[in-house]
Amino acid sequence: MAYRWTNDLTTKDITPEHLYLNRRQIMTGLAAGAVAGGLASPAIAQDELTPNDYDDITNYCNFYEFGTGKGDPAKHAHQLTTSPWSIEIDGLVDRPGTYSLEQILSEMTIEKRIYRFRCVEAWSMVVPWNGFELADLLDMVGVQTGAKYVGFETALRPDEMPGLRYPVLEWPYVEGLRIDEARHPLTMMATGIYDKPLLGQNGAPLRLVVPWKYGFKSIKSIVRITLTDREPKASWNQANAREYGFYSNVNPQVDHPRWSQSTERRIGGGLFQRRQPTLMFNGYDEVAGLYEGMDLSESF
Ligand SMILES: Nc1nc2c(c(=O)[nH]1)N[C@H]1C(S)=C(S)[C@@H](COP(=O)(O)O)O[C@H]1N2
Ligand SMILES: [Mo]
Repeated sequence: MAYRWTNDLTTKDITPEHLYLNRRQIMTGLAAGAVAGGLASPAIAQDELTPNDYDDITNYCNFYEFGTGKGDPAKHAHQLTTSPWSIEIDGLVDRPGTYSLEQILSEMTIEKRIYRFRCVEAWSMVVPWNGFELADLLDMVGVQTGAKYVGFETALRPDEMPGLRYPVLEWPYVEGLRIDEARHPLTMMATGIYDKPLLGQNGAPLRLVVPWKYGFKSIKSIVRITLTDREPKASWNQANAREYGFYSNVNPQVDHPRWSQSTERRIGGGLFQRRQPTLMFNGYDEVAGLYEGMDLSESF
């Protein structure tokens, strides 16, 4: 690897852990206050709010295999058996196979990285992830020259994932990256957060983190990685291609059809926080070269 990753964020930028853990509640409280025209109050009890299903689906997405309600993943995700865990790596690789997570971790350098993380609904956080570079895993299995994309697949376990009975998305949840995006040193496979193992609702035991893209690209509880020569399916793009493109780069100039993406709110910025301008690629200018010559309003 030519260079390891560097960063301008420090521990003082980190969103406090309790705010991260309760973000859905905080976002709901603030949004409801705004809708009612009153003052947003974080004291609003979660149960007093009944956002409709559509709002739930679009605004508070999190881990739909455990349900679309904002509290569902936290309530049900512990049912997922995360140990033992193995990942099938197939397609255009020299050493395809089923790798145990243990085996993978024994070969990877575990790092802590503080990333800006932004959900599609214009809320941002600064989160410390623990994990390794996806590029190192790809090197471990040997990517063949014909590979242009990487596809990812989440576990499909109806017995452990009550949300699978609802056809809100096509199951299993899938995502994809172009090979150069996948190999970029910013792209990581996370196994922990705030120096602790990932919680079930955060995608234990292994999830993707791509800090210059919207949150839904960060596929959780990954069981399969496929190297291919064709653009892989991505769940939200499949569900609604007009609203969710394959790339999903954070881009203040490309609005979501139903809301502006030009500003965002930082969780933990206080009750009367102002919206701040969204940064191109979430502020990670070093990835701009990956998209040179592309029309990002077409390939959004
Ligand atoms: N398998 C799977 N991965 C998923 C999702 C999901 O429903 N299923 N939701 C996505 C969405 S919409 C977001 S915003 C992020 C949220 O990650 P977080 O809960 O750690 O904030 O996970 C993404 N990864
Ligand atoms: Mo999301």
